Amino acid sequence: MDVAPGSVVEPGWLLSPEGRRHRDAILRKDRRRAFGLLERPALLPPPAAYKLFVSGKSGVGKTALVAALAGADVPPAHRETLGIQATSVYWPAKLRDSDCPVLFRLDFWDCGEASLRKFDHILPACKEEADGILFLFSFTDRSSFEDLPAQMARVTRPEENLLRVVVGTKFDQAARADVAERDVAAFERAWRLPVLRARSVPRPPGAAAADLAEVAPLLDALVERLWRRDQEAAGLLPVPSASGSPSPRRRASSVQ
Ligand SMILES: Nc1nc2c(ncn2[C@@H]2O[C@H](COP(=O)(O)OP(=O)(O)OP(=O)(O)O)[C@@H](O)[C@H]2O)c(=O)[nH]1
Ligand SMILES: [Mg+2]
Repeated sequence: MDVAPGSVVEPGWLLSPEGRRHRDAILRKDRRRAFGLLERPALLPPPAAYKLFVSGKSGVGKTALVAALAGADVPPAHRETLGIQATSVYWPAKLRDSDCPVLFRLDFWDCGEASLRKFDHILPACKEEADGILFLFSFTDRSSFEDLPAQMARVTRPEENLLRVVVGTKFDQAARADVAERDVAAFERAWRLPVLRARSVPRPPGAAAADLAEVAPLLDALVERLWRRDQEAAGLLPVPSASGSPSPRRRASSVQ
């Protein structure tokens, strides 16, 4: 699915003066606010909730990425994730065709690669009712990039109609980069999938505004693609190609 960036969601709206009230609703004392199971940010109706499975080889930066997206502390060193770790991220966004912002809740299912290989039940659990998969590779690890097609084939089948998003991690490590931009461009052309870039680094406390600015492009891009996919599934847009028989997927959370 090819969504022109910014065609569905106003990029950077949450960081703009118009997004101020909603930005404040996800912050507390210059940190990202943590929401309990029965809580959600005020001001907006219940969220459109999506489940996203985060896939990629060990050490590629799955846990670091999810922590950065959630505004949590990014682990400074690699510690293998044992089993599955689910994290919910609330993200208000402004759709171009509506005056009213929409609250999104992205449930990231991060699973340690070693556990995934060891236990057969983990992959089905991560994919059950999932809306999309994030395929991660690291800009500092060429083998993780070259393995992307095999990784996608291992984890998903074309008829599954899951949103597929490719994310290159460790984009801040320019000096150690092992994947050239021309290789990324060739991949994007061949697979017709845009590659998003992430820099998930530990930050000093109290830098919530800077943290938000860092992750906003990726979160805006994710909710834009998920929303667009829902519209296609609901028959509101032409379906671009044979992609299975999707059903409407927009789900307002029952948890309030
Ligand atoms: N500089 C930099 N370091 C990163 C980035 N993403 C991850 N790292 C570091 O890479 C190491 C591994 O990251 P993790 O997120 O723990 O790796 P993982 O993919 O969750 O690994 P498993 O749980 O074993 O599957 C950690 O030391 C992170 O701090 C990034 O974008 N930039
Ligand atoms: Mg991990």
